[in-house]
Amino acid sequence: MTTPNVTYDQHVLPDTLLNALRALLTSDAFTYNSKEESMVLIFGKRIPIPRQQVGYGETGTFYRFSGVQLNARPWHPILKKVCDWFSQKYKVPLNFVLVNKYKNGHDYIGWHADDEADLKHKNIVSLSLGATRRFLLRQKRDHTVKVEYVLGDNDVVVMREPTNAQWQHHVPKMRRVTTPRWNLTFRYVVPAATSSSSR
Ligand SMILES: O=C(O)CCC(=O)C(=O)O
Repeated sequence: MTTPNVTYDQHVLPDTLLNALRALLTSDAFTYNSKEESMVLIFGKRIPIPRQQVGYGETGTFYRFSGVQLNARPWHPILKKVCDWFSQKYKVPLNFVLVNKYKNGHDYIGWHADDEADLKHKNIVSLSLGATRRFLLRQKRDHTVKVEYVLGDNDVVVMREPTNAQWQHHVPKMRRVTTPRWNLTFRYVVPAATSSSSR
């Protein structure tokens, strides 16, 4: 695949859902996993992730990343509404969302693929809110083959199979960005009780 199986849509969520979601994410009551919970293992060392993170979803869902397992918090009604809306719009089953908050352009996410065995399918619906940031994909077998999107408020990228098997993605630092960005990746995780890969 010389181009990833990705669609990019702008101004996606209708105002009612968008406003409710924005109010939720910007409220002080919306909390993230603690720094301690968000440590990742890199070359055997535990280091904090360069952003904040929290997962919500169906009972038993969770997220694994660099040696860390985060259990989903029970659905917040607004997140569930947005999840169901995307599931219908893009015709993919979804039961979990990972919320990443990048407080400014110093926060980032390194190269990785959303290809965990715990995902039932690897179609990911990714919504961006807030500051505009670059989003890059590169081919796993040839890192010089890259595709870039500039993601603004209420933009959606859908990474459909086999993108996550063949490509990695990354949000680089953009030091001149001073305002926050939220990214919500909606996924379908096999709940732990029935997951063949749960350990
Ligand atoms: O912030 C983004 O656009 C990407 C987030 C991401 O890569 C992830 O949640 O796995």
